[in-house]
Amino acid sequence: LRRIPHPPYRLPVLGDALGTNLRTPVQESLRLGRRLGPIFRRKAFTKEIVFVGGAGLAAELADESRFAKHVGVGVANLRPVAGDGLFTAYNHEPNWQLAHDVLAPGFSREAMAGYHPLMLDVAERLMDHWDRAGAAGETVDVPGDMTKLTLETIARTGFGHDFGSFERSRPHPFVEAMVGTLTYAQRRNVVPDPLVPLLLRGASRHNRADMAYLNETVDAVVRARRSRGGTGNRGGTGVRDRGAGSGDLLDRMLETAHPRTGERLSAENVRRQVITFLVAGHETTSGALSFALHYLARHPDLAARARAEVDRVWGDTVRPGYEQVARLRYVRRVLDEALRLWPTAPAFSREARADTVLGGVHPMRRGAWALVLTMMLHRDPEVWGADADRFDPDRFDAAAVRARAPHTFKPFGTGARACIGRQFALHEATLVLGLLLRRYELSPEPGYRLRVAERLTLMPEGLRLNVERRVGVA
Ligand code: MNH
Repeated sequence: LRRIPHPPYRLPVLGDALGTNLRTPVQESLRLGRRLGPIFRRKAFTKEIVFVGGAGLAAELADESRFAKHVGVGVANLRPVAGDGLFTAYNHEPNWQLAHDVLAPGFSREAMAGYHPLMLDVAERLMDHWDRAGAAGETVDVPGDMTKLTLETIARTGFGHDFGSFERSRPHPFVEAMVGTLTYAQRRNVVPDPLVPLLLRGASRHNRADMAYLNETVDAVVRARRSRGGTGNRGGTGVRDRGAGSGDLLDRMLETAHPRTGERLSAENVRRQVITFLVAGHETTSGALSFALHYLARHPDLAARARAEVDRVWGDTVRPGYEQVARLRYVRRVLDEALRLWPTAPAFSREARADTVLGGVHPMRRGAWALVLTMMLHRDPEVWGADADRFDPDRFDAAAVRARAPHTFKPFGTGARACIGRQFALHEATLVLGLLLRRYELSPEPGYRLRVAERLTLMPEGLRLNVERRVGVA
């Protein structure tokens, strides 16, 4: 550890906690990393975290034979809510493999093609809302509206549930409770257990109420499905349960046995998975869409190029089909570039499977871990050049991608524990960007400067855009 640099002023008890901005730790760590180098450490009270932001070391940590996911910073703080759900499970917990095998087919091509019409329905709700705002000359609340969209999308496709987000002026209480628990989990990263009663007493009480609300919500979703008597769409009583049909994620959780062992998820584990998917399935996609829209509004030339692609590929098909989404290559690059600059899940942890030496210099015992600062990796000038902070979707054209070293772009994490919802998120976000580009001209509010809020995830703060219907377009 002694070889790893840390900030110069370090106090006996507080460590580097002074100067730690509790509200934006990721952006602060990035600034620090630029001074300290590709590997550095920060200490808050008794906890010390090793950060890796250089491409060479990050590529080593991606080697699955030497390293695995570590349930640590951020993720571990979500265990009280998400338990052994897919995202927060320890590698050794049997429910990880069980749930992974049962749920993976829910993200196959066929499954995705089945979700596509429901994704379109939700996008149309958003556009109704934007049409009205545009006609009235009002700006739209981008992160607020993207969160409504992505929450409805995962809830309807995965769980046959309708939160009615677009019928509300305020965020659904589920979203407020989720933001509360994510923010609390982020605070807990720097506050050790014994100091919680002192520093976070009120916040802890609030957090318990948020968690209880999340549990109640998912229990109601599961109850609605069970009361319909199992598989598929048998119509019936569930007014708010318009199932995607048999084979959605909730059906899999409740009914599908493991293909080899015949084992099923327990009721308690189902509850954990439903929370996991409702949260992981919308918050990060909402941020990704919001950042992409910010850059499109900022760069009319790039927006025009993306829009021309949509017009060319989709023609005047009102409801583009599943296959027509992956053909939006440039729109997809815009999304990738937004996720490069602002990876909405901005870090992930890796632990050594056995005693090893990182970079040939830093000895690590079995179980020792480091936090990969994705946001810093994605701006490493050795990989992305001196203009790494500049938004340029052409970094993702096929030739540029081929020329780049592997493991340099990691918005969805790495290895066996990488994001299971990657294709889902990319399909949804590309579809929605295509629809919005086709229908609207986007322009920023004068004077807006990008500010990024952190609650484990990243989200542009206060981003509002003018949206104007294009003339002569369906
Ligand atoms: Mn997602 C894991 C980023 C969309 C469900 N996700 C991860 C990880 C990252 C990540 C990074 C790995 C974390 C770690 O190593 O500790 N996820 C994203 C981003 C988006 C995203 C940037 C959108 C953009 N994720 C989604 C969607 C879903 C989802 C959509 C569900 C529909 N993610 C998960 C689950 C895991 C995960 C579940 C845990 C997978 C596992 O450990 O097996």
